[in-house]
Amino acid sequence: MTASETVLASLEAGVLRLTLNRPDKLNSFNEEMHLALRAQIAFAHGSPEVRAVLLTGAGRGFCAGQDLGDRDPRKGGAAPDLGHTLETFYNPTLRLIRSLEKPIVCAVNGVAAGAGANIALACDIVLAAQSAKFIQAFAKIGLVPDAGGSWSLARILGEPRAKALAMTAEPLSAEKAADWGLIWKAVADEALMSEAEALARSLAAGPTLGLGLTKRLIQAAAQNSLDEHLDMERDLQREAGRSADYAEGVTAFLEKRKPEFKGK
Ligand code: T3D
Repeated sequence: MTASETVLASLEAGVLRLTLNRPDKLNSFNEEMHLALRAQIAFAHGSPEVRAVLLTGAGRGFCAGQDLGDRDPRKGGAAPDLGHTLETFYNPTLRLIRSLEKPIVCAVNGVAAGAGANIALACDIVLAAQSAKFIQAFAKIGLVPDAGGSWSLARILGEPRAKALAMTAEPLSAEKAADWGLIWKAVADEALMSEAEALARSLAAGPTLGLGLTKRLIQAAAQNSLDEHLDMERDLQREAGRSADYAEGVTAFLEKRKPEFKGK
């Protein structure tokens, strides 16, 4: 895997902790950071020792989206093909996050703007520091929400709130994001990282095969009819029921002890 200072990575107790690390630019994305993040999530896909991912940002922000210094029109030349940059950089990472059948916890430690907000929203369980804000900054520079934002906002919040957030670029506080069901919860700033770390560790020690199947089911719900979804639950429950973790979970319950799950 490509080593890069732009995404710090460490693996402990089954948790791959990834820290976006361009704090002087509020962890906005340049090409190097894109490639480094994608390589880390691809690593999580292929590595059995990774059982959960924790994504956060260094410094006072989570991520301010695209590095606009790399898009400076004053440098001249033709307008950039942003469709190409989405296809090449953002979309593959979004797809890797959604298709990773392991829990991804996001600890939004500060402002999350543009694609930075929407990458956070693509994660499975999002905790945010009380001082953090989510900003659909695109409207301020004449762009449309990307990195899956128009999809997640519309699905989670419905059209009225999605449109207002996207068209006004008004900052949404962590508390309100939690009240609206956009994230899991807002946490006191000083407690954010310990709480997120504890959650990621507890998920990593859990029945991660079953958690991965659960993610697949919940993500498929919006597209499926109830009939299709009942069939899918049947099939995935059959698979979960054959796992060593299921046998261990039931045995531990009957023996009144803590289960030792292996993610198998
Ligand atoms: O291009 C494509 O490939 C298409 C894909 C696009 C995806 C996108 O994400 S488009 C949206 C891009 N992001 C934005 O428009 C957000 C821009 N940033 C802001 O609006 C503000 O910085 C924030 C609201 C996020 C935070 O404000 P504040 O006052 O807390 O911080 P600040 O002073 O504005 O920023 C601190 C530093 O970070 C500052 O640098 P300096 O002056 O100290 O040297 C600022 O320039 C830098 N910074 C913040 N955001 C970006 C950035 N530098 C480059 N790109 C940024 N996006």
